[in-house]
Amino acid sequence: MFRRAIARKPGASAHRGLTTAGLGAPDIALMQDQHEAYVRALESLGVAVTLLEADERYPDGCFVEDVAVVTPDCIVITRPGAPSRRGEGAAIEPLLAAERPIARIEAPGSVEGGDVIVAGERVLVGLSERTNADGASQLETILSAHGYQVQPVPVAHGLHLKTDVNWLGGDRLLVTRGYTSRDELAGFAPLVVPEGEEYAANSLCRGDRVLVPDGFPGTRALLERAGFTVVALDASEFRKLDGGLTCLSLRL
Ligand code: CIR
Repeated sequence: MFRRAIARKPGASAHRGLTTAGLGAPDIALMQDQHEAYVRALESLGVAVTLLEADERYPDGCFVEDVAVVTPDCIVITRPGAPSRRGEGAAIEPLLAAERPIARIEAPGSVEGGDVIVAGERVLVGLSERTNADGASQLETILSAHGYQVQPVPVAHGLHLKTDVNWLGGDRLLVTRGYTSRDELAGFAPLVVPEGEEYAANSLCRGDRVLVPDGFPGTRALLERAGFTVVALDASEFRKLDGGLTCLSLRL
């Protein structure tokens, strides 16, 4: 279970963040409030948060999850598939290097952390528009040396694997319908978010608590029935940039 997290405040340039959502530009003041609430929620779960100031050079810089893959044994600095996002990791890397051995994804490979789920010894890697086969293969080489089993998972729709699939601990995954019976996820027990609540699949679990985007009662009920305590957070402005609750932190 993670005890620490790194997050970065969204800046005014976030209105130029990459998006396919078609929901309009985010309201920056509201986004900053939502980010503050997110940090407070993590702290209320006992997580110590290192909060970085906004870096206006990077409109998507608050989505820190994408710049690294954290495991208990090593940390892999990614090479984001989105060229505008390369460079976001530079300020974060020294913080990570102080914690664990560092490895990196090199060109022409690309990996974004939103595509990588570290579920105990199993690692699922989404092959998406942002994470290519070369990047996934580099990640496999690095992580298999530490005893991890790396499973590629083709991502046909959505930005990242974690847009649709997230780990709930043990063998449980929270997934959207399309991931209910995928061979690549064999051995996991999927909890499927109700139709129309796909955005809530990007929820962040820590032990028996789950941070869930506000406004998805079916997912909330599903998680509560499964024994989790739900903490609902408004993520409307991050959603406008295709981002969700996992994207906003690197967890150590
Ligand atoms: C992007 O397109 O890169 C950002 N607007 C959203 C990144 C979301 N990150 C994540 O899901 N891990």
